Amino acid sequence: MGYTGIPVAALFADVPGFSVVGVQRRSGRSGWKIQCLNEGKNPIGGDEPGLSELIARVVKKGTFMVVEDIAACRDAEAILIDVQTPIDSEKVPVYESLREVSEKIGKYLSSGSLVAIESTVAPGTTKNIVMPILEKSSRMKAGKDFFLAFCYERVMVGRLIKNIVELPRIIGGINEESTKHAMELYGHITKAKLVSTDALTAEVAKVAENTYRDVNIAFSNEMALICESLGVNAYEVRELVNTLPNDPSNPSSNPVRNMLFPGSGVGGHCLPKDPWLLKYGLDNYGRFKFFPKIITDSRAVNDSMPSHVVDLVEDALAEHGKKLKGAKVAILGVAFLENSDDTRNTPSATLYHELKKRGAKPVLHDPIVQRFEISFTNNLDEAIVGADAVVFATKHKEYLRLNLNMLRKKLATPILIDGRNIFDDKTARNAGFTYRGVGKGKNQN
Ligand code: SAJ
Repeated sequence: MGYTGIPVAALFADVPGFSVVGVQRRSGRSGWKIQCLNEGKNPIGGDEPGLSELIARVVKKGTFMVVEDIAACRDAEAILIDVQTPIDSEKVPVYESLREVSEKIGKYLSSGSLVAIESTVAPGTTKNIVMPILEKSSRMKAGKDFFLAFCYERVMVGRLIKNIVELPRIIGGINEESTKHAMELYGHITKAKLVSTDALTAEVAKVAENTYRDVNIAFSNEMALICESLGVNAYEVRELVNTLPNDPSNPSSNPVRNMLFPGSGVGGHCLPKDPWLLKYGLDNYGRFKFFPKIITDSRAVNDSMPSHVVDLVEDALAEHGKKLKGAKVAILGVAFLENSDDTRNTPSATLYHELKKRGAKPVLHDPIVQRFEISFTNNLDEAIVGADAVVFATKHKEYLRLNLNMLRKKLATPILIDGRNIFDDKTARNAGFTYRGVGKGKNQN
């Protein structure tokens, strides 16, 4: 029951004639969601249009409940796998949950049922890892006695329901029969088109669409460093580049451009991980070996942005004759994405550790996040009062409304580091700040 499982379960539970059981381990981190959901409450923080009402409605009408025991899979006609598929420090996928639930699902699998994998996996995983486990524990044949398909999610915090209902869904069965069953199922919740293919192609497509985004962000981040060096504004450059018509319906008539935004880092459960899942698939199931340079270098560029932000802090402090060592630095924003409570792989953690490593005293603040492995505060004054610099790491709407004069008065040293193009540099300077922004050249003409 996570950012993917909760909205998709609630949507199916709202389909007439459907009854849905969510399965959630009673783990320290997530066990509390079982009771929360069964009380008809939404455990996901931040703005999620329509989700709270939907959960309340389907729990009230008794078509959605959450249990701990996976035996609930017994007699299910369809089973969706939405467990976490992280990578370890060696960039290798950690399939502990995926293997465990596949093995247990197999035990309760009924003949004729469909198993749909929604979690992102390395290419080759559905047929080479999940299918054999299901066949062994169910003693049934995939594609014949039961059906198996990779039907990846395209959710994004802030628009979980919208993306499930309105974005095309790619359906990749291990055989045609499986694809047919999965197309029939998703037709009940997805209003956009369903596109059928095979499981391996769908697996590659999923990690490719996130890797494509990651590489584009890396290009923008590299452009940001170039612009800082040349003394121009990368966000203005982006707008100028994107004045080229961007009409996907007629790509031949115009060279489409859609430069993305530079910033203080790339977080989330998807972009920092999916390029490595793609590489893992290539390394383990590819017919010939080669090293995907662009993809891996892009990861390195995006992973380096938090450290670049620390360089900007150090540079600004030097302008006040101060050092990083012992400096109190307020980091505003723990969530990896604005207006959400999602902290997975947040660049703010890297920023915090880098500042600490270089002798500073970082203090994390977030207006929405309630739980995080590093101590942080929801109280803005605790972070900014007496600070020698304030770093904006997440573009939460609460920060857009901040009064710069009030902020400057509370700081010990008026230094503002803008990791998300939140402020106009001239306005910040006129308010008496020493301003540095990712992608913003210091001496812009
Ligand atoms: N970011 C930038 N510049 C940009 C866009 C994003 O620096 O121009 C940063 C964000 O600040 C954030 C990170 O990248 O730290 C990821 O942001 P995101 O907007 O990609 O959010 P995700 O990771 O939740 O969503 C992505 C989306 N993938 C694509 O658009 C291809 C979403 O559609 C996927 O469903 C999701 O991954 C997923 O679950 O795979």
